Amino acid sequence: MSSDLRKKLLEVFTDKPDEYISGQELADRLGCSRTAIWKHIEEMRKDGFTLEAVRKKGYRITNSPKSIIPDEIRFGLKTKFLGRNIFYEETVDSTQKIAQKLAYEGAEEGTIVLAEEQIGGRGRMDRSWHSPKYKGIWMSVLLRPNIPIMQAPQLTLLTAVAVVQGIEEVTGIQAQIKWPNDVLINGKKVTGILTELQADSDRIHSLIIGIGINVNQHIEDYPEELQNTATSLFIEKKEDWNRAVIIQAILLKMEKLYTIYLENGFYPIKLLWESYALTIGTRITASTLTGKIVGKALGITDDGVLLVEDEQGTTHRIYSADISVTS
Ligand code: BT5
Repeated sequence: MSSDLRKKLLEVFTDKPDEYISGQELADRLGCSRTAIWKHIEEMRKDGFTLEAVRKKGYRITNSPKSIIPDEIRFGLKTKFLGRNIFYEETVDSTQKIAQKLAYEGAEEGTIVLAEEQIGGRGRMDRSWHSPKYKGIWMSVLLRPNIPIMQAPQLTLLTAVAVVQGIEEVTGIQAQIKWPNDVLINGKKVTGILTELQADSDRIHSLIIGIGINVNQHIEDYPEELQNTATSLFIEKKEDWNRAVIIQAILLKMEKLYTIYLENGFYPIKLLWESYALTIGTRITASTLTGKIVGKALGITDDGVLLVEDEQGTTHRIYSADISVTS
């Protein structure tokens, strides 16, 4: 089915979510025959939608597919450029790798890569990221900001704010941010962000922001070693969530923040970030590549660098580390 027809069909159903819509009305609205409608409905069923058909009443969608259908995201997406170009595959090694390749080939800013499952999902420093099929949002976003390389980490922080806001809007859950790239609910990780870049000596060509969000996992879906530290939106609210809706919300928040960022710089984003930050003002241990620093997290600089004051009163600037809260 052409994506245009699918979009229109979904639009009609979404206008009247609980009602039956007759084959004739669908045919009229789409400007095609009832036989054509019947064929489209069959194709939607093959894609995983559950459609009820009742004689003399018509059709009704009772369940969206367990897969994320890119059309489902496109339809109702309110962004101008973010997520307008969607690259979707069921199973991938890592969405980051695909996005890197697309970026290299010149893909437009705002392109996103989505997968149902990652076999080789990655975190920072090549750690693995658990990405089971149909359960989460495994997404890479391509941006091309005209900013110095040093400022790239700000986009990680911006993305964390967008994720927190998107999650809150859709689920009502208030998540928090742990510097630099974790989003937590009740102290457990619901989202990890990985920002990679393609650049020459002074200019960024592209930023690939990988976002992994645990959505519908049950606790037993996690390997044992993650069961105490990871959570999902299902675990927190005992509800299954439509991932397409969450993706739409996050993309819209992200586009708004990104636009503010490009126009006004990092400061407004920093204020928002701080309002969601978990670690500021608390005693933390920062494990960096060169050693551990224990002290009080004072805040972040305008560049997104974490400031930690140790016991001797010396302030350290932390560019990259794993943070744990020390009591
Ligand atoms: C991150 O790294 O948190 C960044 C994760 C980014 C994942 C996205 S998914 C889409 C895109 N494609 C990719 O291949 N990656 C990105 P880091 O801070 O290094 O945390 C990694 C650690 O989190 C692991 O060592 C585990 O301890 C833990 N972990 C792994 N999978 C997890 C999950 N699903 N939920 C919570 N924690 C997890």
